[in-house]
Amino acid sequence: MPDTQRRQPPLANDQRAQLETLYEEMRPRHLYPLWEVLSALVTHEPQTRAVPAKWAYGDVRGYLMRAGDLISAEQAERRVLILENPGLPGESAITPRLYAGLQLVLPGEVAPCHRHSQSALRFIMEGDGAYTAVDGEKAFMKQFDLILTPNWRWHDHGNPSNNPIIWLDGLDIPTIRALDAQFAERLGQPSHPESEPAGSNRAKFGRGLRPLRAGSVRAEIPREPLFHYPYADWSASLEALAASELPDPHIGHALEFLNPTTGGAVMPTISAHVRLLPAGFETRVRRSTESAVFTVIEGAGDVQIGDETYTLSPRDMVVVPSWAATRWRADTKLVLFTYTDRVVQEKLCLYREHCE
Ligand code: GTQ
Repeated sequence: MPDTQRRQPPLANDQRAQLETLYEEMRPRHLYPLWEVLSALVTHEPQTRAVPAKWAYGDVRGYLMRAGDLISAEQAERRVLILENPGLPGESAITPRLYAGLQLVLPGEVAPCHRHSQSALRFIMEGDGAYTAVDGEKAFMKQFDLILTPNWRWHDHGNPSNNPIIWLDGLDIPTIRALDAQFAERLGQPSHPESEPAGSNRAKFGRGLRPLRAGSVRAEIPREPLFHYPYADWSASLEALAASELPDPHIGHALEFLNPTTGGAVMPTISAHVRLLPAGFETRVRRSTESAVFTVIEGAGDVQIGDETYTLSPRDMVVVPSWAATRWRADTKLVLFTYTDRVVQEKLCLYREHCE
């Protein structure tokens, strides 16, 4: 067994006093002794300030609709209620690397066009007929679709339907902040001029195909070419998977959303997948270094995250911090969507899991 206890020879009293004098003299020069903080810096296991938490959809929706009466999408630029982790007050973060919010666009509104170095995903929670336009190509939303706006792509959101539309925004805001690599621009007009007819993105990139050009001229293919992953497609695939295999004991049946040109995660900083737990299924306990935001698409059950247990109903949102022991239980068939920072950790050769 590795030795996880810190055992150091004790300090003598006069030694301690002389060290304190040294620290006092060094402090104005911005110097600090590592040995006083080493065990807090280099820990046996992940130590995160994030805590488990749950947001019931109905609660958040009530406040969001009130905000809808008080401020327009245009005034707000983005009318969003941030889901802030109780362990990270004031940081606009749901985990130390991920951001989550619920965005509302009312009938007739446009959230004006901008672009930024933060990558975003939208998971549609309620309503259909609104769109996100990515570089001028509209992706029309249906409930439980996944839509991406990868970094530095122009995007505006509009709602020509007659129902309010609400989606979960998942962004890498805290990751980009940690890297001090934020840039943003406004287009200066509400909507980007149309570049391609709605639906061409899925037709060109969503069917295991990609455009080719003859000779040495390469077709222009963006780094994240596909930005619309409809519910109708992923749910059919997930049902087919569930019918064809035994569930994984730790995560049930799961399908990851992929960037079709790399076969990797949907965006450089965010991984996303869906899960299906059959009725009566209970997972074994698992920990992973990724931090994750989950939302319930269908079904009922509960989840134990560390010392907390939360009952789950459709559209509830929960956050699982890094290394929190997690167990899921499905009373009825439970379908979940989740996004995490796993891809970042894998690129940095840091990702770990522990499955009991
Ligand atoms: O829709 O572009 O929740 O820029 C936060 C920042 C949404 C957006 C957010 C954003 C957006």
